[in-house]
Amino acid sequence: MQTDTPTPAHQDQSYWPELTDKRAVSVWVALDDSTVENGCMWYGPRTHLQPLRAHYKSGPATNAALQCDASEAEMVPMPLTAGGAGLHAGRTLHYSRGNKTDGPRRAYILNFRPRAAIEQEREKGFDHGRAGHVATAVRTAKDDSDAAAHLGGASLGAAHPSTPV
Ligand SMILES: O=C(O)CCC(=O)C(=O)O
Repeated sequence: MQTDTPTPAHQDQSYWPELTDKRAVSVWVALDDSTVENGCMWYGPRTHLQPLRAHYKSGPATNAALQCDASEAEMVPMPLTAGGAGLHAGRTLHYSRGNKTDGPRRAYILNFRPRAAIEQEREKGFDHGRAGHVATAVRTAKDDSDAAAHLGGASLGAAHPSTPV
């Protein structure tokens, strides 16, 4: 809703420590129609095959989003109707413009990574939001029998929350 706050261009892998297994996929599910005007996602084709770019904080806040040097020219917008989804890998360059409309642009984001990667992060002190600073929880193979957990905002090692609407 008129947040007009872009999600800066980044690759999710920049948020994670050095891990043995870097496989990752995020599923960005549109809860509203997402358009260029209200801040749909933009993805950099084939950038998942490129090296991780240098990232830096986008602002002074300790939890400021990370960003890398990139331009819209190397990305394509992916408008979606509500219920549609886009998938991206850990090194896929992506970004979204701010929402310039009066309506919401909500998304539900799931991030899947190997359980061993999550355990490795835990060993390095990451808590994946359990302390309450991000609106995500960790989902493990053990949780798979409880599909309802998905509805509580579960994800396997979320990179970061989506831009607020
Ligand atoms: O929803 C957005 O604007 C950004 C989402 C994002 O960066 C992600 O899903 O990795």
